[in-house]
Amino acid sequence: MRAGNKASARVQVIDSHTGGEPTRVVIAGGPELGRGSMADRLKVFRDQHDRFRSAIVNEPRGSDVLVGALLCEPANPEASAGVIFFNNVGYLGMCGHGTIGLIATLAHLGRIQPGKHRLETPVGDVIATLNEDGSVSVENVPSFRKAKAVAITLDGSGAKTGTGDRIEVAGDVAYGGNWFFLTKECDVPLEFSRIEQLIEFTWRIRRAVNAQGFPEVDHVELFGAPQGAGAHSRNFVLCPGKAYDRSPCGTGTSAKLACMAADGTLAEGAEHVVESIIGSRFTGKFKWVDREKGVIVPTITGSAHITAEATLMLDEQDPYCWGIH
Ligand code: PYC
Repeated sequence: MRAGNKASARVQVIDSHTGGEPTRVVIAGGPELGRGSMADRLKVFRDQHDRFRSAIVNEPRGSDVLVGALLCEPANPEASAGVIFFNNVGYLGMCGHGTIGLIATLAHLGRIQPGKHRLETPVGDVIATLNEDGSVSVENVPSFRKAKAVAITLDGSGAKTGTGDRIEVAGDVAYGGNWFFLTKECDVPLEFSRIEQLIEFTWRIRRAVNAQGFPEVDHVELFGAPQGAGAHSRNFVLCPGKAYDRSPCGTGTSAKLACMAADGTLAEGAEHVVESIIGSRFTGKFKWVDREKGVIVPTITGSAHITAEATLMLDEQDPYCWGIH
């Protein structure tokens, strides 16, 4: 029985985590979205079945941190799958950790073998390689920096709440499949014990960036020195619904690579190891697509682990059937 309209629908999901960040892939029981491109199907999903999104990822079945991935038949028969990513508040163009989780899920189901797999997303195709050791490399959509060293004025409430008295933050606006504001200007150490302050600080930045000319930015990325041997940087990424990314964020790492490529601080093909706020790692590298325009194609490598195979029950009689939101 299909979800979205009928009572007591059953939805089959596979849960995984990629560097600590969870992904829930809907493998059966999702809404019918037609046969268009993933961008077309996202529109149908958003306009006609948004409560299904909420039912899958929000409480009581999920949590703010969970990213959903609706597995779709691809429009192009040469692609292995199509996918639409979603979260507690809406939809993602692309999702790096989620793509790694999706490939691990398809491998777990025996639907794919090691090698390259084309995946369709609403913002373009990506090529995911299931490596022999089980890790996954994602050749992401073209990524670029839109604006360098943008000065953002904060609302000044941080001094009272422990995020420092900084009222101006300079950072870059960049695209890596989602939109990011990236800055190293943070008075709070990038440590797990400081999560609450980091969330508050980045939320203030998000509001200010949106109000000051960049409404498209829905992720904020702080970066700084790594803690572990062999890593090149550490980050903290605030996601659109105020959850923080436990992984180093694939699209955020892509945006960072675009900034480093534009600044000439990372060479084409060189590896850049990024540590998340919990210490999990992705390895990134890039190739140029258009050096003059600063457009790159990043490749992000990481690993995912399956955590559950489940059937979700969507009972219309349940007052919280469609999630708490
Ligand atoms: O890995 O791209 C990513 C991502 C976006 C939001 C959460 N994770």
